[in-house]
Amino acid sequence: MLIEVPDSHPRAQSLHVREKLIEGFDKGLVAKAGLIAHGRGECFDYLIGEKTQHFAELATEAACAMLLLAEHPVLSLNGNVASLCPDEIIELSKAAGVPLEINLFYRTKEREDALLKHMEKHGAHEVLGVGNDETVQIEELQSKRRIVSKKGIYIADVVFVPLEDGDRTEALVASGKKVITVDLNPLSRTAQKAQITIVDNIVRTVPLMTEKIKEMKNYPQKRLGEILKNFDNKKNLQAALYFIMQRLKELS
Ligand code: PTJ
Repeated sequence: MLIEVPDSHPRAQSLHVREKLIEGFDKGLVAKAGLIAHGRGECFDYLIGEKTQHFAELATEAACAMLLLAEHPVLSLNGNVASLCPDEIIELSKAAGVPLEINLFYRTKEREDALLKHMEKHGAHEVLGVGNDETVQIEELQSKRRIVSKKGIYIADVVFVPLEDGDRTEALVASGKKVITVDLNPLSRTAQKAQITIVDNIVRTVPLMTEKIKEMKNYPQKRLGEILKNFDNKKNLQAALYFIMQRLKELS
């Protein structure tokens, strides 16, 4: 912790999360642009009331159904996610039986090593995409995100890519993969292009996903298929925007 945030502070929770990210930046886990991305996220979190709203719950349930029905699902991690919720994403990976892969936009050897060490310290047994794991390049992508694990994103049919940039989402969708994202900004290119967009804060989404996965694991495939079939990402994004609009109307 860089500063002591008293629990009585009216914005204590948000400040704790911010401190985690700053700590992650100081340890070389978070990219400079990750700090900017976080600020943008905080702003949208204000707009949705800093709570998991109904549209996020619906998308979370659909995301869990998609992960449970997938043949080769993978959870992609960037610097922000690894800093904000390392324990929680490891728990989700274990509960769902889905591997973790580090995939970076601002990829450097130093960040790869720091993130691998960080995740191992938090109890991850295997982290794809870095270290000794064999990687290949996806041709559709120009950025360093094209470097992916042969056992992970390369063969995946479903990729969970929270806090993502639009290019990769488009490239992954174009290459026939299904993309689940978490993005507080319902207007971002990623939010618009993904098959499932959870408009919520990653720190709330991941524990909720674990809870739902544990429950939904026992559902028959038919029921999971129906949850997916009944989910409409466009409609759900409209619901998020409508919620923000109504909230602003009420507050103003
Ligand atoms: O670690 P790297 O090198 O892979 O880089 C990661 C960043 C985040 C810098 C990179 O993916 C990036 O540039 O992303 P963008 O294009 O800034 O998009 C990030 C999106 O995540 C934005 O739409 C933010 O509103 C959103 N966001 C930020 N913080 C959160 C969030 N969404 C959910 N929860 C958050 N805590």
